[in-house]
Amino acid sequence: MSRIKQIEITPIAFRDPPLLNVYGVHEAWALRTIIEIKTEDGNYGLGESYGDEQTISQLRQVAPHLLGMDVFNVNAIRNKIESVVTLPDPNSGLDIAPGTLGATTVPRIFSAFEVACLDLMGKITDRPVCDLLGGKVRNEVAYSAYLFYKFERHGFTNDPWVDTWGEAITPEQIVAQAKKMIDQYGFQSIKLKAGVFEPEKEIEALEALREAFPDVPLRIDPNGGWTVETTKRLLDKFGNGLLQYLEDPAHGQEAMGQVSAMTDIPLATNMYVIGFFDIPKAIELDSVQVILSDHHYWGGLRATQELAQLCKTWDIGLSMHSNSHLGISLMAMTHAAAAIDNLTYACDTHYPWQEEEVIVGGKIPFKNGAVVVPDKPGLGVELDRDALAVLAKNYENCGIRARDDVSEMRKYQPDWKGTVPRF
Ligand code: GKR
Ligand code: MG
Repeated sequence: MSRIKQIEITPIAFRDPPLLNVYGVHEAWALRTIIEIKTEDGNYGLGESYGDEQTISQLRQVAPHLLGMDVFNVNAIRNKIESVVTLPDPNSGLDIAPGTLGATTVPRIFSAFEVACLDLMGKITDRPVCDLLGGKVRNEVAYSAYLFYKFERHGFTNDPWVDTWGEAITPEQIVAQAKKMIDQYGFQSIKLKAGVFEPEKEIEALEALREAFPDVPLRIDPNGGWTVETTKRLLDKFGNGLLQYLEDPAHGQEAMGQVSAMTDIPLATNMYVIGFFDIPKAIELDSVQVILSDHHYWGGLRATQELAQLCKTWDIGLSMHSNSHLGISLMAMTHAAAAIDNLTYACDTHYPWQEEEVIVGGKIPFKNGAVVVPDKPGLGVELDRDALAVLAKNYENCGIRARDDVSEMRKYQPDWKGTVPRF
């Protein structure tokens, strides 16, 4: 038995570029939490999760109840979390942040600890996490170039930092962004975050990407920003195999089901199937052909494998969604994806948008757009405690306590609503 002796929950903040989406614009700092579990036998395991106040307080509420528990018995840890965690008040207004819905509370909080326990199990047994998930079926996990419309710099911050990506508003600038990202990381699929401008303008960008990268699969994701009518109008333009899949075009499972009935283009979602509880309706409505899983709110790496099995049963494709994150999350995603044979699309990652790191050695390298699955014990990463202290200080000083793209955009455009669907 390997008992939990201590748990450290450290909120952090790192710089984030002014990336645009249907809700608004990213603030100058992105928040995460680093979870460190220490055992009585002197080992430590790492997890990374959301950094909003709700998640931090739930992690902190649960942590003391896990002391003394065996890191190998994650079923008991999950039951304990389920019995002690306070579910959010549905009227609190806190449920709007991605991944913080009441129904995802237990999976979201459990996931943060499960990943740290798996890291520990790997270190104790001297095996990589993917071995604990049944063994790797691939040596490298492919990620996609995740393109964003963006401002050149944040307009409302005292921080002199400016990212190196420049403005991306026009199709030409989007193509330049893709070139830079592909040159740097070797990605072999492209995803364009949409819902920012008139859809026709965004499709011009897609067409420009198709011309610049004729063999690279393309995806577009307006985050539910288009009505069913708008999507219907656009479907013809997506003909000729322009898209590998169309991600969350319309808002809600019913709307997605209506779009799905009109097209053979596979629809993907990370917004409307966010837990096992959403799957029956998705199957009933045939609203989605690709589920974009996210271990941070689906309930961890083993739950991602369970989802993969369900997807196989129902002939649904599987890939991975991402939010702004650092290397512990990237490694957790990589080990899970390495152990799932039907995870056949390149996964999403925001990783190129972040310059800072919390792990020893800094940024994780990509080779031809993929992360090599490490053979080291556990997740294969170590905590850089000096970097953690710097990022924790950022959190203290940055003043942001929950992501709020809508309010940030109102600074630029006071009448901004951030409502979905927009077009
Ligand atoms: O970072 O702006 C963003 C994304 O829009 C993110 O919040 C989404 O959760 O990447 C995500 C997505 O695929 O919808
Ligand atoms: Mg999405």
